[in-house]
Amino acid sequence: MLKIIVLILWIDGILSSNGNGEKCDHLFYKWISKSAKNSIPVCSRKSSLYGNVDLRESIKPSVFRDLTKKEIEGLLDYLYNRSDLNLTTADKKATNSNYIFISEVFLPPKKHVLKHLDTGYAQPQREARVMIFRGAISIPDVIEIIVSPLPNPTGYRHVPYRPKSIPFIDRPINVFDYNLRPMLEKIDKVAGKMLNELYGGRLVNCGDRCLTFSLNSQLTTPVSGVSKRLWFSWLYQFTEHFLLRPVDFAVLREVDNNGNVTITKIWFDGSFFDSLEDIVAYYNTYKEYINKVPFPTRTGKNDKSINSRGEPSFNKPLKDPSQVSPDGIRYNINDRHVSYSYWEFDVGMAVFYGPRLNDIRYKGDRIAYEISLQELANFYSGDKPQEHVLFFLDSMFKIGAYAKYLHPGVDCPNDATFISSSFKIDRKDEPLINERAFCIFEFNTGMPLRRHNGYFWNLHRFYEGVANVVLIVRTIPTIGIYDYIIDFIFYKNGVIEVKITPTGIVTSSWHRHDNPYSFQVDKNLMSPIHQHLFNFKMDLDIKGTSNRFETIDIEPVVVDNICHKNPGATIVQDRFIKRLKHKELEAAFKFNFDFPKLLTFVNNNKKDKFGNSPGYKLLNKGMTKVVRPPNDGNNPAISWSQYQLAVTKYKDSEPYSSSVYTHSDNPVFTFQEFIDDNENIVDKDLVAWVTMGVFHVVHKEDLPVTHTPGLSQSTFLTPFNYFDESPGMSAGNAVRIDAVDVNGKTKTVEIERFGTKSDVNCIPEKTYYDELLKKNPCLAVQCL
Ligand SMILES: *[C@@H]1O[C@H](CO)[C@@H](O)[C@H](O)[C@H]1NC(C)=O
Ligand SMILES: *[C@@H]1O[C@H](CO)[C@@H](O)[C@H](O)[C@H]1NC(C)=O
Ligand SMILES: *[C@@H]1O[C@H](CO)[C@@H](O)[C@H](O)[C@H]1NC(C)=O
Ligand SMILES: [Cu+2]
Repeated sequence: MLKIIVLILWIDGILSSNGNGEKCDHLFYKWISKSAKNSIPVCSRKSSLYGNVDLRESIKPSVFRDLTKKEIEGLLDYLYNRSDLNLTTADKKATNSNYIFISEVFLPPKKHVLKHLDTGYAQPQREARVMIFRGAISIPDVIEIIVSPLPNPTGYRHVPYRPKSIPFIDRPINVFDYNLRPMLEKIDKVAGKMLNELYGGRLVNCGDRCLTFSLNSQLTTPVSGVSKRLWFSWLYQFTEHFLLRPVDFAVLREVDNNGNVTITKIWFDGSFFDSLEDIVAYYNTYKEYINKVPFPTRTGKNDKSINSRGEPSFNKPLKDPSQVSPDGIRYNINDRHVSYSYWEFDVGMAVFYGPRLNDIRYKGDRIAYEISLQELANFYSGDKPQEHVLFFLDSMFKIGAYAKYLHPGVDCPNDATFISSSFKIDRKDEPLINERAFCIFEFNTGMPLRRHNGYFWNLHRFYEGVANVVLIVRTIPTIGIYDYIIDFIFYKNGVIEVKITPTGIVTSSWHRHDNPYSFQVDKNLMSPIHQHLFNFKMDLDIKGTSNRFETIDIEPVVVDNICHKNPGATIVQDRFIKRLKHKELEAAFKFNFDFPKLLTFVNNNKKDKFGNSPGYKLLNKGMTKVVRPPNDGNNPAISWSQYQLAVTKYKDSEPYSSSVYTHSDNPVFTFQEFIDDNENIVDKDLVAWVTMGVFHVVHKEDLPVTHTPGLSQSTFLTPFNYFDESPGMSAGNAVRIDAVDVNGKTKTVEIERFGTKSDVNCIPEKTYYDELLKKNPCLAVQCL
């Protein structure tokens, strides 16, 4: 198989006649004549059953679909016509105007959706959720409304279960929190000369030697104790790799309700000052003792830029292997509905929270109503005050809006299908369509899905195996410096894997002296220890919505050992006991190595002939423990992270685990409240909230960019007494080889391939990705 792939890559290289093809021509023709073919066909399979990909928005979007372009346009028309909303357009918006912050699809109550999907009721109306900042009213606030029906709305109402009005000071992070220009001018005016002498750059009119506040982290109300919008802004020498060029200067600034910025405190040379004037006076006194850091130049050998460098691993450029799909694409996509082998589901992207799959079915049976990302969090610790409080909840930056630019051949295989997301955000009054928000592809993992070699002499000599080919839905939000590769992986045997892998640039800060929060990783450079935390919602529906959560507890038990020569001898065994969790607080799971258990969701109303109930097992292979106290600092904002798994009763009022208001006095809701009401969860519609994560102690090899191996975290959902045997037995494409004996001697074998042949006799379609990108640069880079 590998040989064939390599050969195909050669051919591809030659056909593309990129200049160095000639040398190989000879080889190529030799191979062609050997294979007795004049031309090798492009891999494809003409069929109405497979490979039908139609990504156009349907005239009748499904119940789960993100807002279509048409719907967003209709929505905006409607909203801008409502004089009572007095909305200012995106290009004219100001803190003291009313403007649309975000808008996305509002999913109907689950029971209405199920009625529609399962009993043929009419589809509920399409509706949009709209968050509006009202800076122009006498007491400014934030409102969240539902506008319907799309695409031609006639009215709106408040989002249910949420306050009708949220104090303006609590508004989510927005562009006016970063309006730094006036502050830069002020700092440059007072301290520009000093900063130039120290760090070789200015803050304004700086040409290619700019100093900039590129890291802005919120000092939240729970941490500061004051109800203000406070930010630490850290100064960096601005180069392409600016994140790795911090200097020992930061400001604490306040953004008021008019959007004005005032500097509250300034960090410089290891301590806080009250004013810029104080700093300049200090500098003039202690000049010769203060560290000077020359502005980095691109010619520097060790500049920490993200450019391939060094001695390559092959001394001649050689193409990487890549996969061939001999029968072309084998999945179907209709608008945002994906079907593949036994699987089908809908794909969507929430503005704040990111990827969401709905109505996930295997062999026609719904396994999950929803599996979605809820939060990407980062909690830092360090030796400076601004590091003590450094944390990010990426939902506040709109994870969904930053999932884009997937690159074929690296981020996804060349033959992947790219899917767009669509919503409206504050930046523009038109639909934000991120073309390459998702990719979908089949993937040969290079592992067997199963294999066995039977070798018991004349009774039983055979080989049987099937390759593990999966379908992957991938998205990669880049939130500032970090990229998160998020995969939903569908296996042929009914298993779903949800996997997340961080990569990207680490947060860097000024290294003053040895400290227990970071190694020194370069000159003047440290990168504080942090914990990545990821939360997913898994709304499982096992044979319906009446489910229970049972742990399978593994415990030692002492039994008689009658095999021993001594009468009365004992031996200790492992046994399991099913323990039903009755209430939400009981079901908030904290892993304990002393009490091993499996976590299962079962439908007790259904029994097989042995009395087993069908279930799915949830295996969190990305567990991490939060060792900071739950009520300290910003930890209440991530109360979900206290549990590797929490199970709650489904409620329309609890759609997300993470609130975009947690930086304030008034978080609107906390996850802890979902479980503190301690409802009965026996034979109810259950939702699993799964936390994965990893501590990141940054080391030199995380520079200039963190590589992925070893960082993946996964949770698996596995059928558990759901089927009578592995449903993977029907995956197809198995190989069975049986020995054939003649006169008591094995002469040959019988090979059964169940309809497919082993040889690949086609080449992948030629891709013109580079040409395509040159014409459509916005597919790959942020466009101006
Ligand atoms: C909005 O107002 C304009 C001008 O008054 C009108 O032409 C248009 O039909 C209105 N659109 C909607 C959606 O009400
Ligand atoms: C509408 O908003 C603008 C500012 O965007 C404000 O000047 C004006 O007074 C507001 N009108 C009403 C009726 O509130
Ligand atoms: C603060 O903002 C208001 C409204 O935008 C503006 O009129 C005022 O001049 C600003 N004040 C300062 C000190 O910049
Ligand atoms: Cu990290």
